[in-house]
Amino acid sequence: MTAPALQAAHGLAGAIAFHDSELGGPVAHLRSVHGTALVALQGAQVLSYVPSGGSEVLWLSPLARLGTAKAVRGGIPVCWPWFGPHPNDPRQPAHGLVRSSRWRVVETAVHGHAVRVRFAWALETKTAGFPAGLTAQLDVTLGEDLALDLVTFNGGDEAIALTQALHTYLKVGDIGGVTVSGLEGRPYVDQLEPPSQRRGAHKLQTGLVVFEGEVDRIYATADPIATVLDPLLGRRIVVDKDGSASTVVWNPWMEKAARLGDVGPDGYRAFVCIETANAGDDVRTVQPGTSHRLTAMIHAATAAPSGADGVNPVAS
Ligand code: TA6
Repeated sequence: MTAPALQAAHGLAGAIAFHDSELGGPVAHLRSVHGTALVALQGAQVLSYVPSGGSEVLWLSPLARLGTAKAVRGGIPVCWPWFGPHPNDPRQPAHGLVRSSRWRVVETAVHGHAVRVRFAWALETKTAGFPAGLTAQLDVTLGEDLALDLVTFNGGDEAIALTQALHTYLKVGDIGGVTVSGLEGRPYVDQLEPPSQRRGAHKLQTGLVVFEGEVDRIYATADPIATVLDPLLGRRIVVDKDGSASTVVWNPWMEKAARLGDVGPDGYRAFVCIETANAGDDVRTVQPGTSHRLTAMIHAATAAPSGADGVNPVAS
């Protein structure tokens, strides 16, 4: 559906409007007393979240373009129904089938001061070992937090091994001064180890996560909250979650960012990914006729300068 058709069918005055973005595709613009958000129909990908009285929470590459075969770098890509490389078919794209695919708008709604758009995506034919009838539904709700609910329903005839992530790119002042709390003591898979040397989540996080080079880790943790402390922007970003026992933390650093080619000059210094996932050993078996819900809730608040609130970065 074109943006005008989406607007006619689903627009809600003063809350949700559909228009063509200068990035090259239709987007939904959400507005409430709590702030604004922007979601592309391509990939049902959140591109922007600005809480009232605050500044942009998500990082989006300056090179981002919609309408290409490549996933947009930034915002909150939906990695589904697998995370990372396909488990056994190297011909398949990384991070699943839906990041560059057009999702359908199912409905829009206002509940009190919260505004919600529901997107859906359905697998029509068996693909990459996943059965026809497998569906994804993503609710993006702009309330006091930005909440994403990704519901997988297995309408197929065989169980699936689901891995997935809400691959959130959080905007930071400078990665070198950023720390992440909430993962202390947790085991993690170090994705930078050569696959031959990987032995699952055999490393342990000591203290806060700090960034002095590329970091690519799948933390085994059902603890819901990870917090990004950004002294330069003077804010904390809390990522709360449900339906997940793994959190991915990623920054490509300079060399990988250069290889990726769509991060932009020094872009790697301006974001950290805190990904709400079912990844690593956190594989979810979804039987036919059943569903699994993955939820991420993102909240930004001002924070006292580092040290003043008792949080002094401790090297890990
Ligand atoms: O979530 C971390 C990660 O798996 C990294 O290994 C890196 O590949 C990143 O995702 C981005 O993947 P993409 O396919 O978007 O380039």
